Amino acid sequence: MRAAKIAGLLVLFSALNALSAQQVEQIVYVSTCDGNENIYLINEDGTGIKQLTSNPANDWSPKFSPDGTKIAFISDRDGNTEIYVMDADGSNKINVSQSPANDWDPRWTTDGKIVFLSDRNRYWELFIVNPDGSDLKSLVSNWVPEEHMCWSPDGEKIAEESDRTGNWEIYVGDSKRTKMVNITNHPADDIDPCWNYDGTKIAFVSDRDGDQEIFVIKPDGTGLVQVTHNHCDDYSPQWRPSENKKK
Ligand SMILES: [Ca+2]
Ligand SMILES: [Ca+2]
Ligand SMILES: [Ca+2]
Ligand SMILES: [Ca+2]
Repeated sequence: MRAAKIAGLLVLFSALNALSAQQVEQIVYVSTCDGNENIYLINEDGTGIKQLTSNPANDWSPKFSPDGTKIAFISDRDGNTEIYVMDADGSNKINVSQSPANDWDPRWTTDGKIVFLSDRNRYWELFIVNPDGSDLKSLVSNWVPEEHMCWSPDGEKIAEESDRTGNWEIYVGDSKRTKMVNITNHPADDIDPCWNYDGTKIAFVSDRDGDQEIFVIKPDGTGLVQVTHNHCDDYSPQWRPSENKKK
């Protein structure tokens, strides 16, 4: 009896493990479907699409915080470019740069602050700010947090776009760029690769159906999934980090 109960529990545990292993990941990206740039969140299988900005101005360059709860982005909704931060469901949008000057290129530090470029003092300089807009100060340093884009989480592989064969393809290889393998092999333009946080998948952009769409593919070139399906451009994919899938 006791052995049967333990066996039952083991079955339950392995079922739960399988569920968490198959957890659907999310991708944030930019789409022009509304006639201007807006930010969307979508499941990697193309379900659960959610529009996070609906402003008539342009909203672009979405960057997830390291804990996956917030998104920094650029918007020109007040007439000049600003850095905004919103919750991952699109609520609580805060202008954290607050300057009539140009504010660009938000990146998260590992401890959850935002570094960005601004020309508010005539020259381009780095600033750092909390995600609630507090404690904004210039960063007297050339240090810029590395962007999570092409490198696999273990740092041993790279994914890059190249038109070396006459059309744009995604190539995957080791960090020394030897043995780069074409994983897309399609006559359309395949660009903008972004690795997920456990290194098992790469999101990229392709215009193979006539306009730009988000696709997901495994690093060995198998398992291709078309994530977006529409007649406008979709680009700048970035995976949502989660507690169990952080670097
Ligand atoms: Ca917009
Ligand atoms: Ca500004
Ligand atoms: Ca191609
Ligand atoms: Ca599209």
